Amino acid sequence: MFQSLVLAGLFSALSLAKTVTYDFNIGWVSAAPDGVSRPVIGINGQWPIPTIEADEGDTIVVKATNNLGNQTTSLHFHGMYQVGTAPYDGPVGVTQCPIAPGGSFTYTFQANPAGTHWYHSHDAGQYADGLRGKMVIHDQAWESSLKVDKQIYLSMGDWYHEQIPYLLRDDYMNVNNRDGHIPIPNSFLFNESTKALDFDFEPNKRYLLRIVSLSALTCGFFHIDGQTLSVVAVDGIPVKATDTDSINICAGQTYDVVVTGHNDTQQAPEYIVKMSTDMLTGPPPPLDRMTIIGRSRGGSFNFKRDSYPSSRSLDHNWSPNAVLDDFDLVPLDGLKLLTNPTNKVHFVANQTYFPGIGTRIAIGDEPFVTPKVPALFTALTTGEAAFQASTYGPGAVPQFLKKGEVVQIYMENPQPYPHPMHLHGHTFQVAGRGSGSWDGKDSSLHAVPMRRDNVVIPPHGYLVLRFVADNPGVWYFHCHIDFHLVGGMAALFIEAPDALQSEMVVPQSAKDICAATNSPSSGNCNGQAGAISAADASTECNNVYNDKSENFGAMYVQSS
Ligand SMILES: [Cu+2]
Repeated sequence: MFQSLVLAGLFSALSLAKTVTYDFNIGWVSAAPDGVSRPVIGINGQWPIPTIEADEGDTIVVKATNNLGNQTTSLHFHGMYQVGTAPYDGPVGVTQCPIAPGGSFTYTFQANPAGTHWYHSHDAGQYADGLRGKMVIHDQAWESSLKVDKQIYLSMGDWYHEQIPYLLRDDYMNVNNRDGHIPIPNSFLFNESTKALDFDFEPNKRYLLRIVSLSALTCGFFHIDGQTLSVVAVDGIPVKATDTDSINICAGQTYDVVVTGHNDTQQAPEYIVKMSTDMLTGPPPPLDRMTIIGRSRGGSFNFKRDSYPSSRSLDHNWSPNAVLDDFDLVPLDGLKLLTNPTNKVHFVANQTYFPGIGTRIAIGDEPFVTPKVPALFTALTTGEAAFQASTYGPGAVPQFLKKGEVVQIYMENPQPYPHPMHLHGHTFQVAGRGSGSWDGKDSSLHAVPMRRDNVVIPPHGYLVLRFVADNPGVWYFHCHIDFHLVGGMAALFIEAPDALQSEMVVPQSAKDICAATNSPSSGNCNGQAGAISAADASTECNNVYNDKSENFGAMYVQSS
């Protein structure tokens, strides 16, 4: 009886799963989200780009065609585990070759896990030029439990007037940038605009706000005057509802917040979205460029929009009274701290000026440099050599994981700036976080840690992260500040290459896009069969000392 019920449940879940298909033509369009017109990367002639939406367990198929003409591209589905589908994770040089102008690549993966996520280019800093959109995967049971009347999808993020390839070539990656200065954004956008939208909150109705940060650099505060924000999920992981006055969302993070419409029919309380300045390496933009103040209308809608009185409670000088500390959140499933990690990885943020090259930033022994052969394809095609670091080269900063083991990342940040650290293919427990360094004891870690896929390491502080290596693949771990990612603040987890080799091959369509850019799709970091010595890898494979690219964003140079 029990067994047949389980089977019946499984059958109905499977029979409900559907395939959701998107046909995306990626190309340049003109837009002026802050009043200044510039070329931006749109989809099917539109910007902002469409939202990807599906139910948990659905199959999502995205055909990405590159109509940019002058740049390569790729798409990453931020937050998706990609179990068994690592070749469709998206980062160029890690799980795929770039899609050349005129080419296309079809991503097929399961909508897993549910939650508020996003998708974006993962090719040389390109998403900050506009190829960044929302992705919502529905879990109907969880959403019903929230008893909300409506869901509202929102984004925030910083914005530049100059295109990323020029900001990288002439500024951040330039040999003259001796201190790692990052270009200061020109504006901060809410739903890809500086024009404030109005919320139409009806009295006592409950709203689920799904908020994504699409930022390249800065975090942003969100606050509604006179309203409590009830945080119910972060990065798609449901948490015990936690009330707060304000939240601070950093590059790549998502927050799900429930608000209840107020009863006051006479006034429209204001909300504010404001760029946080703690990651800026120079003076912030003018206050009115980094702040969006809008109205959360409530009560009677008989007022005409312009005559509807605002409480005028907020101004550009606003700063938060209290901000949620995400370290205090508790996952709804109550999963306890993973103990006895058998693999302990130690990273230290390290910014260095390389004479004749420029300022680069690393977490491992060397700054990450995009490999010639996507590291996943190296893991799939080098047999026994797939277990040796030299096979991937020092620029790939490879870390090897055994299937099923508990992994601990202990990361230290001696720098005066915070970094949002993101892991592909997994969520991790944020077991420890603080200033200075960790005492190394489990007793000083969180007993029931929050899980997410993107967490901020504080300045002059540390993180202790734990996860189970239950997803064979090659997974990027990197700072989500787009400039730091291009500048090398990354490492690769080579997870269970033995299992990978028995379960997966390089898809023909992936080989085809490599061929279109004259890139190898198999072999070691130098594109040759089998092993390579450490000495040869350090000279022949891509690394910070021999990186011949001009780091010119995703700009495409047609080879003759
Ligand atoms: Cu960073």
